[in-house]
Amino acid sequence: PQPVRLSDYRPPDWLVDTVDLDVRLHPTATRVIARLGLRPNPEGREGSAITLDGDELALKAVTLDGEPLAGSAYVATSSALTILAPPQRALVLEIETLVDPSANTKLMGLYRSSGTYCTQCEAEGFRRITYFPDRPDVLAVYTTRIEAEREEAPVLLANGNLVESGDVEGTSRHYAVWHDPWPKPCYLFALVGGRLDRVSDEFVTATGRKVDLGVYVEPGKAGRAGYAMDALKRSMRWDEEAFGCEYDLDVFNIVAVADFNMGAMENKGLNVFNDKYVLASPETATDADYANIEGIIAHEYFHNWTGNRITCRDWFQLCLKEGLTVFRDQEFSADQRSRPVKRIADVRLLKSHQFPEDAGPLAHPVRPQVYREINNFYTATVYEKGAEVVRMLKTLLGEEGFRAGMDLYFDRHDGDAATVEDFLACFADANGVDLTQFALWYAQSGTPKLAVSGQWDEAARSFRLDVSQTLAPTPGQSDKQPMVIPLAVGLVGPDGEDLPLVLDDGTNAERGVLLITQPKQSFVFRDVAERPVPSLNRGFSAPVKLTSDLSTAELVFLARHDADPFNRFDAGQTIALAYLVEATTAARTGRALSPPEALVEALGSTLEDSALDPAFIAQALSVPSEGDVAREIGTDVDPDAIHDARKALRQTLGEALAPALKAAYARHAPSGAYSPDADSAGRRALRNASLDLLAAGGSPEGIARAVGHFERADNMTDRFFALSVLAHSAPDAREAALAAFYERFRDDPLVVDKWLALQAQIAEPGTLARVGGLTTHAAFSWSNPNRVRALVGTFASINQTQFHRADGAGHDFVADAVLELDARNPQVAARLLAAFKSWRVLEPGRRASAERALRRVADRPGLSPDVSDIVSRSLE
Ligand code: B3K
Ligand code: ZN
Repeated sequence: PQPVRLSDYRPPDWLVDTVDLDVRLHPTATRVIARLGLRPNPEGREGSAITLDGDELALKAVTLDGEPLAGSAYVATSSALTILAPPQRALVLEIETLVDPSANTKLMGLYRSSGTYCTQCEAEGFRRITYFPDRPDVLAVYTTRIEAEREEAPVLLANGNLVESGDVEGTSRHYAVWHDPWPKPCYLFALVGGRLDRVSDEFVTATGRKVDLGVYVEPGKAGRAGYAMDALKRSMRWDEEAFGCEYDLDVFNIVAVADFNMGAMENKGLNVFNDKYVLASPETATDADYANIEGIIAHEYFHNWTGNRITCRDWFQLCLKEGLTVFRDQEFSADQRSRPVKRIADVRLLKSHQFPEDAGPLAHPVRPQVYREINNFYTATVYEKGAEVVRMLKTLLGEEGFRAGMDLYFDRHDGDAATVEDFLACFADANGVDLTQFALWYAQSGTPKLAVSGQWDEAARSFRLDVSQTLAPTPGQSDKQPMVIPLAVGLVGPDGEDLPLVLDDGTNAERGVLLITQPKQSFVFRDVAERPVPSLNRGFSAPVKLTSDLSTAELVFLARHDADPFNRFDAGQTIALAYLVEATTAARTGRALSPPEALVEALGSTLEDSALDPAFIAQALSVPSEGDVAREIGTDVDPDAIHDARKALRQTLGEALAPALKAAYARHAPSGAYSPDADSAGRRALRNASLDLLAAGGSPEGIARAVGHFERADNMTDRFFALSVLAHSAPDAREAALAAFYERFRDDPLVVDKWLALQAQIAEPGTLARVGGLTTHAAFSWSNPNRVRALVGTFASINQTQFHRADGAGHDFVADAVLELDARNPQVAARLLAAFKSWRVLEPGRRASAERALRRVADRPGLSPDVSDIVSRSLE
């Protein structure tokens, strides 16, 4: 396909005001009659044809204002319907198409999941249901009539409010009519038909509107939908309180389906979810699952304002709804749980997913300028870095200035299909500031590097920070301009207390934030009587890679005393990462290495600090991942050496900290029944982190503790954590535990996914054969995205040593899987292929094998646009 460019944007020639759909559900031949109220767009080109998108559609009939169209008046292919020389006035086009939901393996458009009819339209799936101007700047009011066999689909749902339902007389069929009064783009359309159980509740909005809430799940699973419903109600309340956003329909429904390409979808009034992010019970879901459900339920709900009421003008503006909505769900979770721990988790995710994307061949700006397949741009950069950019706005403008900008945005753009410029203008106007340079965050890709050094002048009682920023070239961007970087800092005195931040000119340190706008800048603080330790980029105020001249001793000091919890955590991670890099070199060169004394010291005091939140301590105890170390090394990466270094470090920590870890394990034993709340989850996290380190060396005592933990567990968090400890650290106990786990949960696909994913992560040469074998296991299916992601996706994205096997067999396996999947589900295939994104940093042998595997994919004739786009950019 031809590249689509932001610079080529033109308003639509025709607008659609109303869409009346009549959908007659049938397993293989669903009939869709779409009546479109069209009119020429005064801002479009005069006299133009009506061009409607289609994808794998069979056209049955088309009429204009009730009259059948002559064959010469239109051109229909499976991918477009063009009405030639239409009258240039408001008109009604009625189009009848036939689609086969059972044959729809791409899971875009109308498809079936375990017999349930459902839809997925974002980004370009509506064109697989009917011919339509499938672009987000065409907003219409939808009325949807759905008809189906009552037996097959007793539940019929669509967007908006239910206006009518009943039997189709003299038949076994019934129908429902839904009306959505809010104009929306077609990517927010949804319908569902099936045999589903419903969990019901009610929410009364701030102004007293009563909203019926429904969560629909597969029959028999209603008992697992309670947490999702609770999270929904908390989200609705929070959005009113935090942003003044109130819900705007009489109904809000969520449907959980087992086959879904991503996490969930924010269709107006009818969110459709991957059931992984709805279903939870203490026996089947971990604390992390509960936290994900809470976050994703909130995210989709928050889209009602940021995405639905204000949508995107075109797909280049995707971050306008996604980055902003991620920021909103992060803030919600921070308010519901521990703010520092949530921030640590979010930054870990950013660094592990977005930083490598920004550093490799798939790097793109938060707002891309060109795409060949838009589905490949639902990325960590658009979502997570997009959220960081919004967070920086808040850091720059302060709480009130930020809220004023958001209020203006809702006020000014409600009902619009907006752009990033529109969004920024609201913050600029509400605060009287110029955000021109700030806008570079949307345009320049790559992670800025910030080098900071400090100089204390005893005689002048001053402290100077020298800051320089650089941004390396990225694909398509060779020259970069300096960015605006809000750098939150503190100066920590010898007693561990923050010193007042007084700049020599009395400016610029508002709320502890230094404004970096130049390639090089210096800041001098006055009245600094004693040598301070600077705490830099507090709360990770900017998504940059920061290096400093802090000594290991100073980092240990920050890990003990920094008033900023994020930097307290980060100081320990920086020490660990530096040690792991050194240990990796040592492992490759056979050099001896000194023990990690500073890290033991830092973690030891963290473990012993009873004032700290257990969830925080658990985060501090988890050493950087193999991927983190690979990224830090950056070139000539040998994953085996990294693995060995990390394994040795974990063993050393487990031994050196054993008394404190045993005490933490004992102190955080459960009291009472399982509850998913943040405090209880935090206690489990620390207990399990202790269990993990104590078993890391494979000592009989550590393993015995893990076996006991596994056998006594009364919830999935503990049971699965113990199972992973055994899988990674106890080859002898592993198989029995895995078998017992499978026997217990074999009928529960979401739990079986955990079992598949765990086996895919084992860092041993036998894993590739094991994963290959599991692809033929009864529990596995290539057609269910959750199964594929759990087994093959985990192998490729987490298992650094086995995916990057020196013999290239891991690369070949994943390439074969991509090719196998591509014919069935291109989106899932392309996502899997993106696991190769850091291939260029590997040592020459592995780099060559990755390149061979990528070339083999590239050479396959008939690739989908999705896979062909990823593979060609990966090789560029
Ligand atoms: N907006 C959807 C993602 C759609 C992905 C299409 N390939 C879910 C979300 O971000 O909320
Ligand atoms: Zn979203």
